[in-house]
Amino acid sequence: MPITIVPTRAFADQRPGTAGLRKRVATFRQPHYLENFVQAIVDAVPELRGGSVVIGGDGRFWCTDAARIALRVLAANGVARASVAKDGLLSTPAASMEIRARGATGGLLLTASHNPGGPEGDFGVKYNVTSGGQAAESLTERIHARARELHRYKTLEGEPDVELDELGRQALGPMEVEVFDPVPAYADALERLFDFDRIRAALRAGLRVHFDAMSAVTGPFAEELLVRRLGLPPSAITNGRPLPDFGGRHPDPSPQTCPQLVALASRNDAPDLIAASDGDGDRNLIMGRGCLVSPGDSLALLAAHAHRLPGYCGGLAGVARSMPTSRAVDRVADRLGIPCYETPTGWRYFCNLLEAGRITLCGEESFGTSSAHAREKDGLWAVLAWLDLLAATRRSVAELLHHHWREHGRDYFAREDWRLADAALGQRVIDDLRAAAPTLAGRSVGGLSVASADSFRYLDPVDGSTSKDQGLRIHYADGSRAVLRLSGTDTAGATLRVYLERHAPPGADHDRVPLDALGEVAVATHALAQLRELTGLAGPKQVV
Ligand code: G16
Repeated sequence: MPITIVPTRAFADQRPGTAGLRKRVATFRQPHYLENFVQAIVDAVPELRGGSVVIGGDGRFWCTDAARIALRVLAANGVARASVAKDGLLSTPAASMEIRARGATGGLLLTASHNPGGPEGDFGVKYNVTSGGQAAESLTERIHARARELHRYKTLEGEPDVELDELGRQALGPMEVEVFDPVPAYADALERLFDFDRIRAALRAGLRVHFDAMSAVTGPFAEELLVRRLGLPPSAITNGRPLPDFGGRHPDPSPQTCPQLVALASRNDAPDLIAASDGDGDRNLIMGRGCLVSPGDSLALLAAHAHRLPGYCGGLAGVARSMPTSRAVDRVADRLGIPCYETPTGWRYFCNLLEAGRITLCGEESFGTSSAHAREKDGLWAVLAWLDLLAATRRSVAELLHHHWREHGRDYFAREDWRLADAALGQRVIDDLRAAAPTLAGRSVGGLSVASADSFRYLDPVDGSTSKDQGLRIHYADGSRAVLRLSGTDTAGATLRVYLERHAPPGADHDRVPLDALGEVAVATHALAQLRELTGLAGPKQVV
């Protein structure tokens, strides 16, 4: 058998971040770089030998090349079976569901998510475990440790490449490869969660939808669900064809990167629901006529109305949000009498809770929302959940938001991104802030005084593992809050994220511009954390 053992050098930079290993395409294309990382995964997960994997990605530049390279390393290492998505196109939530449904040992997701694509852009590899969920911190540490010490990897040479555009079974040396179409199974699973008859009736009655697939992976999935199964006109989807460079756009569904959607939402004749998802289909942007639904509000509203959605009418076991995410869902959980968990940033921290049946819905401020149907966040799931909610209540997005705020109050929320060119400076800034945190309690700036400040430490209630230093929290005496942490998805420099939050109780003014409502919290936080002094910057690069 043409298995070759290739000498490599250890790559010390192969440390997975918040969601897998993300680097510039040029870094990944260095000789042996991807092979080294895949070998490290196989060595860290010995069950892969003789086991099976699901492979696919977001269709970005170099995705199919990477799939072929990875397949050769897996085949040479004795992986028995690989299920590869046709043309390598597999959204992250669909990958999670396929891994679970097939009982695969794990999955390789070739994606840098919402990061830019193309030859000058980013690439990424994520390993998901047999539950479909993201690798836990302990496993990513093992993979990193192995990647740093490898001196050789195995690959298969002299065999023709797998034909990724041919559905059906093929062989790659000793490994059986199945090229499959992931769209029908994903669409079937989502159809079981929502009332498609009710949505179709609402669409016939005039409900209008606009979905931007951002030239990324969700195009074919959205076409099946929204056009073929729900009957929307094809024109309801824009940028539905996946492109390797995402059409030159940044495939990040946020108001900053989607100004054309914000402009559409502000028109008097705007569709009732305007939505988008990101490069790999796990993030979502939800807007209504004249309004944007902040991710924290989206999670809270979906939890409050879950009983109206067929997949969730039996009630929610619990909910979870990442620590920096607004506490809007906490208020709903309190009202429903269900547990609400606060986890570190990163979907992987929800996975144990989902697996243990402790939560049904979860979400993050970074435009991610999902449920126990998958072990990843799911952009199209969020779009369908909102669509079904509009159909069930016959209310507009704005009416639903205002009704919610009247009941629970409004959690004004914003995230500032302070861009630092030097990654080491980013770490120094966060270390200085951590050291200063204990001295902040009792200090006042403007109208706000600090009740407490600490570094968030998470104790996983399922497996008892702990994760420390997951973000600095400043709690103000009036209940407002600021959180500071370094982004884990940068591929160059560092981004200091500053999250600001303030609750306006029922009866208060809920129609303020969020940045105005948060003005005092921003001023106090900048001063207390000495952000301008420590970063040398005049202010954040962008506010989300
Ligand atoms: C990834 C993770 C998310 C996390 C986000 C945070 O998102 O999957 O769970 O919330 O990163 O990003 P940062 O560390 O930059 O604040 P994605 O969509 O890029 O995979």
